[in-house]
Amino acid sequence: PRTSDDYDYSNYHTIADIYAFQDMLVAENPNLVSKIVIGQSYQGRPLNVLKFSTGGTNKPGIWLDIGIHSREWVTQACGTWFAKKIVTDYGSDAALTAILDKMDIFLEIVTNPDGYYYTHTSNRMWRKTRKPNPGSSCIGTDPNRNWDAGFGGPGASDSPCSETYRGPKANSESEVKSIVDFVKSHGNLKAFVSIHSYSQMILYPYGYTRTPCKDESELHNLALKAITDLASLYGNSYRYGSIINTIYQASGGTIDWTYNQGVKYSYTFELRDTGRYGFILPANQILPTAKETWLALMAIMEDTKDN
Ligand code: ING
Ligand code: ZN
Repeated sequence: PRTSDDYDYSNYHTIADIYAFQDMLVAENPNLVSKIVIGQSYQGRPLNVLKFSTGGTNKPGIWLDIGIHSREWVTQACGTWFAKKIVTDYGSDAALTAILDKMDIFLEIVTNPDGYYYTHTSNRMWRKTRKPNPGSSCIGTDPNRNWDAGFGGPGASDSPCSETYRGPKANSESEVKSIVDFVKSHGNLKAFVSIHSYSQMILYPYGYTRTPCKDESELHNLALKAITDLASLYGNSYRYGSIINTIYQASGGTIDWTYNQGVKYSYTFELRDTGRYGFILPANQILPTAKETWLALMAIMEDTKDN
């Protein structure tokens, strides 16, 4: 494609395609979109974040990260659609316009680029990073067990061969550390949504402890609003609740760390489906998944704006 209008949002794409898409979107919308490179992957790929901003300095921010687990292909595909949706709706959709007039949106579409490349070239089911583990022939760390929130506790493995290997220490993966540095230096993020698949759930902290987070009732009510809006499009049903009560105990997860940093609206989404196709979701479900998920994201972004 030569423009973002020609991009095929209804199919899966390589990392090169997605990088090219990001540059097109920036070139076409220089007053709204910019690209921030927050770091490099282990193999040296750029960690690109699209910043959607109507100007101003250090406005409150909304963060969306997608694809920290590389095999969850519907998520990166939805991410490109979300990026296009934001530029299309700004100035024409009142709700999105109001959000962007008050807040900046940061969107990392391919949070684990080495893994994503590997899913296209070698192993479609690769989840982790691609950094070798000294003393082991197994590669990679689970970047959703590598954060400094209950790190090393139950619900993560200390074995490099495990799919939930926590890594040698918190933030050992540059794909994680780059976000940690960004969140700290920004200092004014109000919402942080981390997008995975599959299971059809909206989850809030905590995953590492049974102790309810202090905003549990507010996060619970907003999750209900988000899944209700999502279901209004195609009737697709989602579950919701804390990570530990809804999916399973997991330590070192992304949103437990962001919540503990003071980002109140910290959520993880698990997109389609509930297991029929799992990670290998047919491409004809990309657009419906993106469109229904967008309604849930809008619910969370609007509530963030108003609070
Ligand atoms: N599921 C998540 C996983 O990393 C999860 C579930 C969400 C754990 C949030 C911790 C925090 O195991 C998938 N599909 O990756
Ligand atoms: Zn995942």
